[in-house]
Amino acid sequence: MTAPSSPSRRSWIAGALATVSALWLAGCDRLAQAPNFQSFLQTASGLNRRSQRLLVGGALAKEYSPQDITPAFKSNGTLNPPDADYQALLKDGFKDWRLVVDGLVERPLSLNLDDLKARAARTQITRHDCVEGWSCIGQWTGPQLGPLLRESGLKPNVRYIVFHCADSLAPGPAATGKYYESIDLFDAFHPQTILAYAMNGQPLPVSHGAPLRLRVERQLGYKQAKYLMRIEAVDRLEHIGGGKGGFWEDRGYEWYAGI
Ligand SMILES: Nc1nc2c(c(=O)[nH]1)N[C@H]1C(S)=C(S)[C@@H](COP(=O)(O)O)O[C@H]1N2
Ligand SMILES: [Mo]
Repeated sequence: MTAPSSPSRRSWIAGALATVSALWLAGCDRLAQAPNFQSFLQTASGLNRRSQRLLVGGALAKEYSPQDITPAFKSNGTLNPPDADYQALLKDGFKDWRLVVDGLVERPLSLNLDDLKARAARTQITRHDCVEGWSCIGQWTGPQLGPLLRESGLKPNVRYIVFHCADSLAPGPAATGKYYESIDLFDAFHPQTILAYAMNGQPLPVSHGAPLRLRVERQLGYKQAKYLMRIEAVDRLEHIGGGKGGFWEDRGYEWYAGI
């Protein structure tokens, strides 16, 4: 049985909603950088689900229990990047792999796996929904994207975060066939947006994106970029790949793939 909302809670919700709406209208960048935004989302997780939907349209993706984990999580798209540079990194157990964070940032970062593992990690059990019609539940562990972006010092004109992957899916010049994805700052600073180096408590398997993949839990499977090499902060998407913000977006899929 759920206790009815007290008037003070209702007015808090109304106030928070008004703040979010105002910031939303002012632009997602302002929202993500607002000091209260993070704590607002954390607080929202403590409210019941109806309030969450009322507040921000389902702020947090549902999280599951260990017994819900799909025994054989399907792999899709690239299962092992054919690209020579990736194969060389894989052969050495990703010793020389680095995640570069650059673009419109004050302090570009270059991080190896140990650097990423030294940071605070979040573990979440979530459902992955592929646009092709299948779903699997898995557990993901890794640092939240938000603190890493703050560390790099996003410039005020940043609007999107682009994820450059190691794998070429399309034939032709490598620069046009590489997988890539992008999200806005609202999703980039969402608490469940993490860079996962572990799946179900094990190092991320190659078929699922080793050594590092994005989890952006309120969107469809194709946004969950595998084989991450570089994260780029940009003010627009037109000059990247085919200009639509992602490998599949360039081939007709929606850029915002909310579930
Ligand atoms: N780099 C890269 N990321 C990718 C893909 C891909 O082919 N290459 N496929 C996407 C699609 S369509 C889905 S459904 C998921 C599949 O993730 P999984 O192999 O871990 O199930 O990864 C997404 N991310
Ligand atoms: Mo997918």
